[in-house]
Amino acid sequence: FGMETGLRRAIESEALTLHFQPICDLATGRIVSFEALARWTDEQGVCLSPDAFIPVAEESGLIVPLGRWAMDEAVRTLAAWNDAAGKPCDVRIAVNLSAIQLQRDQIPSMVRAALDRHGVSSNQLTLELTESAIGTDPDHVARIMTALKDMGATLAMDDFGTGYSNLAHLQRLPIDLLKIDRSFVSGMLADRDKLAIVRAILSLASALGMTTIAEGVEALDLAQRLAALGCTQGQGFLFGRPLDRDRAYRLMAERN
Ligand code: G
Ligand code: G
Ligand code: MN
Ligand code: NA
Repeated sequence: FGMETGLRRAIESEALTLHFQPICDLATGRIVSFEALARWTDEQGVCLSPDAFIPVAEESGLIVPLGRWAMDEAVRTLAAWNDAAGKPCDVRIAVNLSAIQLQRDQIPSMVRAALDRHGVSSNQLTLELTESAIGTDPDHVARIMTALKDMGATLAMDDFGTGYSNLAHLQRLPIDLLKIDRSFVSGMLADRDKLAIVRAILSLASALGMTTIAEGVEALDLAQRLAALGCTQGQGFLFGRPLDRDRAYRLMAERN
């Protein structure tokens, strides 16, 4: 219960923040979006990873207020960037949605309210879902995704290849972006099996008309190889670590 109480307080205070990791076009290096990643600095000043607290948030139901906070904070950030630029920035922010959140919250109306509150267009927003989030109740998730898509948001399948990889879901759901999991990407230059899996995912995405994002791109030779294989975008330490709102804005201003 210790962590749950701490997390409840963190959602209501400044202890929870969003960091923003750039996602770049592999051909041009241009930043096309940022993934919003939650960070929690606890009472001892220790920065906790979402891998540690998202499961606690899911088990306790706190994922609903946490998810609402993350959506509001991401859209608020877009509004601040648009304000600073004097026009809508040509980047999106990608927000993660968890499986439990999809079951427990009214996602489309929650997203709509955040966009309206801050005067931001849905075309600046991407929602990331994992395969496991779909697996729990595919029909329910399909309705949510269709509503978000109709609203004008972009939809991404996160960590692709690590879940059940139900290809029927991929075909049936209005998914725009496929994120290739870091576990396949990072070792692919040294491991023929990983390379084969990455090629297969790229081929599948291309056949289904989806854009691809390789996760865990840490080196230039890897980025070049991915581009040559037809991968569209990359995310990883080569392009940038997750940054706070102001640093992310400055990176975008100097790079784009
Ligand atoms: O930043 P880091 O690699 O530690 O993030 C680990 C994972 O935690 C990410 O892959 C992401 O899916 C998840 N995560 C980060 N922020 C959020 C959030 O705001 N909501 C949800 N549901 N998951 C998040
Ligand atoms: O949504 P997801 O769980 O994929 O979030 C991405 C996570 O992976 C973030 O927590 C981020 O800190 C981490 N990450 C992002 N880029 C890299 C990278 O290039 N290498 C490694 N090792 N981790 C990364
Ligand atoms: Mn993600
Ligand atoms: Na991911």
